[in-house]
Amino acid sequence: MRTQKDWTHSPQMEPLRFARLAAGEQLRQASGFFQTMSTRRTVRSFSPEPVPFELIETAIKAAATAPSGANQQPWRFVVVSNPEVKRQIRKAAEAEEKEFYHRRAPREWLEALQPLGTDWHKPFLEIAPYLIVIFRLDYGLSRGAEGQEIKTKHYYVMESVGIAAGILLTALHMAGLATLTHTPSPMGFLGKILNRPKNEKPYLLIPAGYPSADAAVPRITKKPLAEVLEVVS
Ligand code: IYR
Repeated sequence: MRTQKDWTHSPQMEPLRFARLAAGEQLRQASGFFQTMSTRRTVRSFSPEPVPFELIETAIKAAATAPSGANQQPWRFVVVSNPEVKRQIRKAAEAEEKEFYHRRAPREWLEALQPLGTDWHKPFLEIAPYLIVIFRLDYGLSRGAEGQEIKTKHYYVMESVGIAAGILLTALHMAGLATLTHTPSPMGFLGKILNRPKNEKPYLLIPAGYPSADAAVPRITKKPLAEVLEVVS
């Protein structure tokens, strides 16, 4: 039987680097992080003010540290700042959204959206300085020695990309930027406009930038802790 000790000394392992915090510091950090995160809002009205690319790049570096199934990192982040490409994305998204709001969406769904005040107009897709499009890779695609296509199955893709997306939204918020988690549906046009390979499927479209000076957000609340936390002890 393989013991834990054997495994620890395997050449594929390395010692964990773990910075243990002092007990008082742990709660201070946790509370501070909660306070900061509770000020994050989904923003639909952006300023055209430019944002240093380095902020976006650094946030994506953080997102790409996410855990993933078998460490396959089944994601690709495409950052768009080109005005013509943003215009194409807006046009295609608005065409789908118009269908959604006027025909496809069931009444129940439209009622659920009513408090958010959304409609098919998506000017933020042209106004926000950056659109970050996250693609999920259900399988890896590479070329063999003879140029043949090699497909590698990926595992827990939705979970992995969801975690990376959460870290990205958090990192952008920590960098003082506003984001929108946007899911025009269907999103197939993003793969076409951005010329992505066939194994990349659009997962989320995240406009990022500064909010417009007159940005307003819906008055919403988060569920109380007792509704989201159940302790089994
Ligand atoms: N994709 C549409 C509709 C929409 C759906 C949900 I669920 C939202 O939380 C918000 C919007 C849109 O972006 O307008």
